[in-house]
Amino acid sequence: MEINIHNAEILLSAANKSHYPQDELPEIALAGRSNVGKSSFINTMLNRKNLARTSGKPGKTQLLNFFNIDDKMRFVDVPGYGYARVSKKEREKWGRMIEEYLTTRENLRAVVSLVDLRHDPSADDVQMYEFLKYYEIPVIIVATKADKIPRGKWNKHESAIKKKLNFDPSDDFILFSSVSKEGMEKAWDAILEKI
Ligand SMILES: Nc1nc2c(ncn2[C@@H]2O[C@H](COP(=O)(O)OP(=O)(O)O)[C@@H](O)[C@H]2O)c(=O)[nH]1
Ligand SMILES: [Mg+2]
Repeated sequence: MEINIHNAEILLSAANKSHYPQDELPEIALAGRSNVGKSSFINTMLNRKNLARTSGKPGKTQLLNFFNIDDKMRFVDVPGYGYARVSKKEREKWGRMIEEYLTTRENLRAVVSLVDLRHDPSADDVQMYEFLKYYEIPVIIVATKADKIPRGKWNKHESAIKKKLNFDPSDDFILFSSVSKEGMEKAWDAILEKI
């Protein structure tokens, strides 16, 4: 499929099913902890500086944000999990919103699950991966901020993450940096393969 990535825009934000776009375009969802680099990933992939707002303040995005890419596919930015300062009630509401989207959305083709290459995956990262495997939702692991780790240590960090996640070797694992654009081509290849 030919996709003009420069023809991208934010389409809408939704809190539940009734607000999702009503068509059959394939969707790729982005999931990960607040601050892991989801918005930066979207901006990098779409060659934009500030389409998906990057913010130093984690946990600000509370809705599913749908990005239209050339009227052919969408990115869906899922609010970041693991933000300690939201109440239990808000976390539950968040959980139901994500779960509804991930388990019932027919447009969903794969989830790009972002983890920070520098650190062991958090309990939430592990839970998200287990959830996706359980529901047999195709997953692409993207390890962000690779520019912050010397190249010679990438393997060691990758292995540690895979071990902690109980990573299925049939899934994609991509080292990524929104600073150097490392992994951008591979990420696009993996995404286009799923849609
Ligand atoms: N060095 C570096 N910083 C990054 C990278 N990706 C994101 N960041 C920074 O990490 C912070 C959080 O990024 P953001 O994209 O807003 O994360 P989000 O909360 O997951 O959407 C920002 O200060 C970004 O500039 C990366 O690949 N390399
Ligand atoms: Mg964000």
